[in-house]
Amino acid sequence: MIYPKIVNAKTKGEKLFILLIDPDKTSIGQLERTLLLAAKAGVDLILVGSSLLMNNDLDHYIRRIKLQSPVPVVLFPGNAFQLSNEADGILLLSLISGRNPELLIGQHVIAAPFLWQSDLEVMPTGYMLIDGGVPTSVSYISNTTPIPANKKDIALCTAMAGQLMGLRLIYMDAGSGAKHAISPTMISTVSQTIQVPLIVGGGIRTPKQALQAVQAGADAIVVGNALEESPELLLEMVAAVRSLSLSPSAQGVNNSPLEGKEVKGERL
Ligand code: 1GP
Repeated sequence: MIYPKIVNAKTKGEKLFILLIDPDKTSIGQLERTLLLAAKAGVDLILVGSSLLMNNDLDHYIRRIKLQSPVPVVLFPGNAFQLSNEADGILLLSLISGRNPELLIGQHVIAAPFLWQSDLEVMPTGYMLIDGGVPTSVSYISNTTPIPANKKDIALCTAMAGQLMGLRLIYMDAGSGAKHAISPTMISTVSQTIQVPLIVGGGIRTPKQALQAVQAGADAIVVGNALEESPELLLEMVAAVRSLSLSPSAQGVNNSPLEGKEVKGERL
């Protein structure tokens, strides 16, 4: 099971590194090289998906990943077409920063019969778009307005609402290729309050930014774009995230064990 491992890592103050693979942007040749590096670096999870996917053989693509890599593969679907039983799990995304009912419940209804019958581990996720300084595919395709980058109160209340509604993960995303990653101030504001694990991604391009995000309180970071351009960065990125996991300061207030704490909303 993937979700209990995420919660367990949070409880221990261990930070996770998640590699995002967009099948349209990573050819099979690139994929092999990236997976070799991912194994060497010790990537924790692989997300597969995109706002708009032109590759129409997701099953085949994920089988290729699974043949080469033991890392769990989790679907990160832009819509209900991006489903595959070849993966291990799925982030069932509710786009809670937006007001588009299709991405709050519509696509979920369409996907429900497939998910009900599949063995995929379903992880209900509050997905929050944060303005990253450029229009992104996800904001265009989802027809939603991201939360302004400096409105940490809106981000906080949105994340709180997500946890209260029973969502098991909060994923704050500046969108793939964002000019600015989400600010450490916004990350720490949210992470100090919510108790469900916090995933942060979008525009993280350097090991320093990866470290800043986990130092601010992200439990896991997601990197895609920067690694499509320079796969070798993977080793340094993962090392940066691990460096915090190993340091005593990683056991700070943001990472205190969940057990025994009052958890607002659904029990973990
Ligand atoms: C996008 O959070 C992910 O949904 C990753 O973003 O591709 O910019 O790393 P990047």
